[in-house]
Amino acid sequence: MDENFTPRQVATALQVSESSVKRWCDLGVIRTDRTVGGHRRIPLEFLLDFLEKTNRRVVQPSAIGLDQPQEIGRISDQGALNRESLQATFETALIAGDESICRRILSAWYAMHGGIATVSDELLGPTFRSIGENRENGKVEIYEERRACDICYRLLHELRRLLPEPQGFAPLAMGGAASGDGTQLPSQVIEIVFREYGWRTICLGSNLPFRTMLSAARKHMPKIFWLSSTYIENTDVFLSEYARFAKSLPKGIMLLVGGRALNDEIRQKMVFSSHCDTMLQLSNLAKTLRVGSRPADPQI
Ligand code: B12
Repeated sequence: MDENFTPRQVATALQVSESSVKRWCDLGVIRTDRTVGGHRRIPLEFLLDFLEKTNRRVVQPSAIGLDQPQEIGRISDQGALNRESLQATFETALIAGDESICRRILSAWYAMHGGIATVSDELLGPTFRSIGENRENGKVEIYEERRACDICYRLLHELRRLLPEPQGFAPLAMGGAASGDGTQLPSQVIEIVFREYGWRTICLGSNLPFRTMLSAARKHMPKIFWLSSTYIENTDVFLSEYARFAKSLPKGIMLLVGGRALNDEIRQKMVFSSHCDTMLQLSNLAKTLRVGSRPADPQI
């Protein structure tokens, strides 16, 4: 994906006239670069700023290369790449802090496999498992791991901003991670999974006491509350606080749990409505339940 767009590409992506885009460029509403020959070029970053400022969304992502499967082959000079080498390139770029390469691979993977679930299950999950191992054995520095997380937050945020705004009547999914668990990536992915199927979402973040998650659930009454658990500090404390939370959750809210910390032994001691191991499973659930909610989304 070229990250500098012409006014025509942006106009097609937004489904507005090219002259409007040029006018916005000249008025400074869209920050714009110029080529040596004086032509307007709009970097992705500036386009995203504009979308945020004006609360607009991309209507036709293909115009800016967001659904071009052939991109995947263009990412490397080596030509056609398989998943393993693409994942390895992503990991190397992530550790090196090369955000631009990471953006290209993530966008291409997204386009190629049609959604964030596969990006997470097949690209982010394995990459971070490997980064985690390499940090433990000293091959990756702590700062490199943290920077890798930061890059992924930004890329996921960009992706999220490109999705259409959910409609007001859409069902709500809300969730986060409990106290002691500072992991943010899974919940950010979950938010996008739901958004892809038109859900409204509220991501509460990480490191949250169960009592505050309960307040949020009572206030907003989501259809689904997700709990993402990557790390559990003290299993007994977690299980007793979780049990109180699950029991106090208002009726009608589905409690969905997932994450690498919830092994069979822990899960057997928990009460929940649904458990998923992967984002693809979650994606199927989000799709099925969305179809069941009314009014039906015509895109599904
Ligand atoms: C990044 C990271 C951190 C970062 C998190 C940054 C952030 N703000 O997000 C920071 C630096 C905070 C961190 C801290 C710690 N970490 Co850490 N961390 C990781 C790492 C490298 C990646 C986790 C991640 O984000 N993965 C990306 C996600 C997308 O992939 P995933 O977790 O595999 O999830 C997949 C599935 O499980 C599923 N899924 C996940 N959640 C959910 C939820 C739902 C609802 C569903 C449906 C699916 C689902 O989908 C994903 C794939 O699509 C892992 C390594 C690893 N092997 O996972 C260690 C790891 C999780 N950390 C670990 C540890 C020990 C710690 C610390 C205790 C270290 C310390 N001594 O201080 C602290 C404290 C934990 C805390 N306070 O959170 C251990 C946990 C081991 C254990 N016993 O549970 C791991 C496994 C590393 C290891 N091998 O030892 N960590």
